[in-house]
Amino acid sequence: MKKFDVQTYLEEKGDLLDGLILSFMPPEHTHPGIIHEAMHYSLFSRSKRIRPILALATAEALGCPAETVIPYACALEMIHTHSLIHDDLPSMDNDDIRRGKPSSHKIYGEGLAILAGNGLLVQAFEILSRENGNPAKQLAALHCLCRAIGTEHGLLGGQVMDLSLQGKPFTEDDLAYIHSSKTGALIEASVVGAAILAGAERPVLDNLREYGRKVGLAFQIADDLLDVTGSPEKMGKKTGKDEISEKATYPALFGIDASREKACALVEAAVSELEWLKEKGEVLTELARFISIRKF
Ligand code: GRG
Repeated sequence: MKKFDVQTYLEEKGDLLDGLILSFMPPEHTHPGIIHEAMHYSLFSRSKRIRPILALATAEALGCPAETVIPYACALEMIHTHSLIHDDLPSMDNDDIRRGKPSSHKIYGEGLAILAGNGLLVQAFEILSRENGNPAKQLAALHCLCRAIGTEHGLLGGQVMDLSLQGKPFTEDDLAYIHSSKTGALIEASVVGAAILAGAERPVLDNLREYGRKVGLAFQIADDLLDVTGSPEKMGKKTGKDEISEKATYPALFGIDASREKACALVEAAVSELEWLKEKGEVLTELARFISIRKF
């Protein structure tokens, strides 16, 4: 049997997703052209597409046709891109480079960058509200996604704490909240939402939720580490910013080696949640391992 190569898998699924995401977008020159151009600019810049790839891989592991989760997967990428555009704004992280290119507000100005981000968020929910023939599962996946981006334990809550604790003392609990909410929650929802659409029920859903939760936290620890040790060219953004902005990060609290160990331990714990899937869990296993050793 051919050995699974995660890099090739990421490239192939990334190319496939580019075309699918495009098919769910208003064309770039739709009136008013400037907003659609700005939405396309950020959405089709170089990205790993890890969230939709996790959704596709979850469906695959559960033996569900990709078509069932494709709209959800594409919506995930739009919401993620929305969060990146807003995160880069001068009023938030003030980043000039994203996905290897000038950030949205550097090209279009702040007003349009805010609107382009909002445009992607609304487009995601427009896709998610399209009839799919199974309203109960659709609603359950939608609910999972809304929780993941909300203010309690989702992207919004995590971002609020990330901004609030900048330059201030923070605890391990603060850090776990920020990372699991700001980044982990959407990664967890990539897996859990896809599993819901694929018809998974307890205890399968619980196992996959734990996998997603651990992978999500490991993903942000790896991101913290790459800010210290990574290459700006490979990352497509400036590095070394967390220390300057006095951000709450794992390396700041535990140092590089201990943070690396934490990320690896989380990934292996995530992988152990997949044992029952046997060989069907191979792709999700390799994606989790890629997350802790990634260089971009
Ligand atoms: C979604 C309603 C709503 C609000 C968003 C601005 C904001 C609130 C949150 C910011 C969250 C954020 C930017 C977290 C960082 C997550 C992270 C590690 C991003 C990098 O993800 P990658 O490496 O990037 O997957 P690519 O470019 O490969 O997609």
